[in-house]
Amino acid sequence: MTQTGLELRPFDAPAGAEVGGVSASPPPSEDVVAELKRLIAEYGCIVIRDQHLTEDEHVAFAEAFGEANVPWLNAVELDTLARIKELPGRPGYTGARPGVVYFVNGPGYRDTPDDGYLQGWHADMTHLQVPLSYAVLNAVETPRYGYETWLSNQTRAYEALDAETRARLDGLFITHSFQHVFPRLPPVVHPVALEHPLSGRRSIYGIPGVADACPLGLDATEGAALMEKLTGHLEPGTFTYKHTWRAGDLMIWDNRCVLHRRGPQAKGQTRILRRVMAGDGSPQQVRTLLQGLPVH
Ligand SMILES: O=C(O)CCC(=O)C(=O)O
Ligand SMILES: [Fe+2]
Repeated sequence: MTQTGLELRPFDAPAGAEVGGVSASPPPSEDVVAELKRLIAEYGCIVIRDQHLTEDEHVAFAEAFGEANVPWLNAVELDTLARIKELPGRPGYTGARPGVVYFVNGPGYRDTPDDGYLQGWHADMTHLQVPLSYAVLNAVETPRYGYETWLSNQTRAYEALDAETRARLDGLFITHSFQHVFPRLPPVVHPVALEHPLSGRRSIYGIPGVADACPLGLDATEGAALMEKLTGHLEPGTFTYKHTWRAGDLMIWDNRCVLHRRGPQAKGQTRILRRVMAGDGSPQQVRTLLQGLPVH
């Protein structure tokens, strides 16, 4: 039992914990949210079971964690996520709420074996200057098997590096450019190892998405070797937790310290997840990041 009465059950895995003693609607008090945020920073993600939320309840819960429809999120969302917002004829789906996105797989919907981006390791929206804090997902309908979501604990990945490499990463920056996908968005610069404002711990931040880029100040050979080191742990899955969805699961991950990806396609199975994101940058943090400096 934690300070605010939460029941914490860490998964037997490098990331993730189930949290009981709390429900999402109405949204928990500020104290409880603060404690949940600490747990999410520590475990990378948490799961609260049996939360069958409406869109409005889902958004209200996400808003307790930060601004759920932040303008810098919507600008991109309109470009990218419109294509996966289609869920015609489903009860409870309005399609009208900005910030609410459905990920749908299965017969009769979009089966997406070829959705290469979601099946590769990534952090969401690292092309934004302010790292997105939280993704809040509610499992509306779950498959009998398959369509897991995988998470990789990038704090552990950073801390497992040798001391020399860690020292090299501190103060190292890399450009995240996604102009090939979003021509209107300028490239941004992020620390290679992002310090988390709550835990003070560093994580390797969003590197697979820019693995072809070279950290600023390194030559191409050094850069390529470093990128290989920073992504090499992903395929063996050393820091990976694979989440099997149950209907009503409410998962919140901290996008600053885990990577995620969709597991393999499960042909013939249906899975519907609803996602709302929440940004949590304090004005000071936003200003600091805008200058391309690490958060202190
Ligand atoms: O479909 C999944 O399991 C992962 C979806 C994803 O990448 C996301 O929610 O940002
Ligand atoms: Fe994603």
